[in-house]
Amino acid sequence: MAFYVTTPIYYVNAAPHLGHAYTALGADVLARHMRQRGEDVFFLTGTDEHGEPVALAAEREGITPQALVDRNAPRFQALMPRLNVSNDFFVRTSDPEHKRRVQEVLGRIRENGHVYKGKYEGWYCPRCADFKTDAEQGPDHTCPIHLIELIREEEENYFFALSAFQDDLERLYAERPDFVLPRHRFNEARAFIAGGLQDVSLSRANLTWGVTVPWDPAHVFYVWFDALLNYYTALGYAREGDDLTDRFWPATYHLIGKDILKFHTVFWPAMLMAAGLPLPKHVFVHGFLLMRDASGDEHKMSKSLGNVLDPFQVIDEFGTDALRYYCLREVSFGHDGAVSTAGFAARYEGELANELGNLITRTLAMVVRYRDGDVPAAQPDPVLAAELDPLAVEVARLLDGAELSAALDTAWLGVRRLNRYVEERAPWVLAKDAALSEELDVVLASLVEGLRVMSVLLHPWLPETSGRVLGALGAPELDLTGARLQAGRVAHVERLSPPFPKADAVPARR
Ligand code: ME8
Repeated sequence: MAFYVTTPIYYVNAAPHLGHAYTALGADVLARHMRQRGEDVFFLTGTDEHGEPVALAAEREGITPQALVDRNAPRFQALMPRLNVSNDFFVRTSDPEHKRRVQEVLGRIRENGHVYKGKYEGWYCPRCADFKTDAEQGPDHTCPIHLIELIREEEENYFFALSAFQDDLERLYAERPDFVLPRHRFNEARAFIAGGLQDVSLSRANLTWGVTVPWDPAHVFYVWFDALLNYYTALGYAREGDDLTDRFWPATYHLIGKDILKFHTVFWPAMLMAAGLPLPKHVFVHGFLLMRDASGDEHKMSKSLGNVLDPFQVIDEFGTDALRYYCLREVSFGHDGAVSTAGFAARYEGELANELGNLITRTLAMVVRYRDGDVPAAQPDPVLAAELDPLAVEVARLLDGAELSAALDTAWLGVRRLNRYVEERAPWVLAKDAALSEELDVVLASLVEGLRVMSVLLHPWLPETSGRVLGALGAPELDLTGARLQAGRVAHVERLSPPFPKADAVPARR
């Protein structure tokens, strides 16, 4: 089955930060897991290169918007391999292929009678690139996200008749309770719609950096309409000579942060309806990674607030898997949560090094020590198998609902179970008594299989570690059907150096 997952496309007006990495990691977990299930996966991420935020940043630097995006987009592009993110394409909205398709779809929306010319008057945040209704404003016409003054805007432009989709959107939410996940975000979107929809600006007249409105070249499309369409346009040109639209549209999951809920859960489905295109199956809205400031208050990490934790630096010091694991384990996917160096240090040492790292090194070391690396041809312990085998089904069920943290918690139960098994069966005691040799065979075979199963299950979160362990076991297969204890899958093992070295490398110790 086709599985199409996307992240938001990121504004290129500043450098990528951990918040951007977070959504990309979430999408990568889903993409990798679905590939393990044999699904036909397409994973899209990219950059949002038009609009006022970019135009303003370029102006501040005294360069052209194109020069700015050409300099900054590669930083986002480079972030993906650094995170071990396996996106199938990287879309850039300044690409002429994207622009042409935006004009095509929005032209169709106009032909279908959903566009008119009118006068816009209201409050605008140039950083959000969003027109704020009264309810969306902070005190004294400020932006509650960026804490800056809103600008009073007044201009002639084209409108998208969003209000005409009031009933259709209400019906969508009544019929599809899983259109937006998790539930509290579904309720938020539905409440926004129930509050009554107003038509929205589709174009800007006093801006030149954007996709030209084909029926009135004095205008460019409002950046959000251009940006949202990336999910659709990219399929048309991601593979030269092979239009992937029929194969992958509609998207299975759009992953987004809660800051852009309105655009994805209200504007986007209405736009697709207006264009006569099928709607995505799910929009999953995750929370914010928060950073504590010196006074202990929690804030959203953001470029403009200047309180970012650099993902490149974390990767350089601790490796990609540690960052992936920490972000997705620490902050329950779908809720806000604070990240900190102290929290990172605790999980790195307590879980990655002491639990998983130890399990890996001691299992391999014991097989090398007691059996010269040859895995005994014994049937794995049926009691252990009965506990570990159901994990794959449970992880798959949770990931079907994009419950990334719950799925990781579930997989981790297996790591803990195996560590308890080592303590309960104490192979070092069995090894002292030749009469217990067969028992030791079963314990070692069970541990090796357990380790293999855990490496397969944890692959989406820890692809590098999983690959190293499966390499040491000579069993590189990742398909999820193999994630159950079997006899004879692994013949011989090699030792590994500790995958998460307990180092002076942990920041809290410095
Ligand atoms: O909004 N915690 O781009 P953007 C978690 N271009 N996620 C975070 C985060 C944080 N502190 N900060 C950012 C835009 N994100 C538009 C999107 S889509 C058609 C256009 C992530 O660069 C999260 O996914 O401001 C959020 O929704 C996104 O980055 C916003 O990125």
